[in-house]
Amino acid sequence: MAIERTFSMIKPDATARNLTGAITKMFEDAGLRVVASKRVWMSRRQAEGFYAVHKERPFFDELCEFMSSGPTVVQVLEGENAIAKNREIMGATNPADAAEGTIRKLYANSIGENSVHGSDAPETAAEEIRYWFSDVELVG
Ligand code: RTP
Ligand code: MG
Repeated sequence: MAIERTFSMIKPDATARNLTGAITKMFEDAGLRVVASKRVWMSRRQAEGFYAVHKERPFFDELCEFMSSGPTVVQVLEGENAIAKNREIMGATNPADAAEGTIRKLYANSIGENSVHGSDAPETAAEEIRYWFSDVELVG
């Protein structure tokens, strides 16, 4: 299995509850390595750009409002099978459906305020990493 990189984000509901360390530790304990990390309070426009793929969805406004309501931590995680592994550790989008022991089961407030984001495929991972990080910020 090749070494992959994925984009991960700790959302405002989680930073507000001081969960940055606890969430990062769950990724590290699973063998993922943090190769870039910074705290960002995104603007409404940055949120709309990042989530442009969802712009026709009914939750788009609410999502962009929430994502720009407080600081997030944006990260690049590296490891074997990183994209699938990250999503497994996050759990299902809706915490009511998330498996025991996953981040969303443990910490998410709701389907919208669900504590973390993770890329869903190699192409989106590359795009999302490029959206938030320049090459010099990625330190293997
Ligand atoms: P993510 O992109 O954040 O990793 O989560 P995901 O793939 O599990 O979920 P996705 O369908 O891509 O939706 C992106 C984010 O939009 C919010 N959402 N709200 N109110 C709603 O029904 C609803 N549905 C989705 C969530 O914050 C979700 O993570
Ligand atoms: Mg998604």
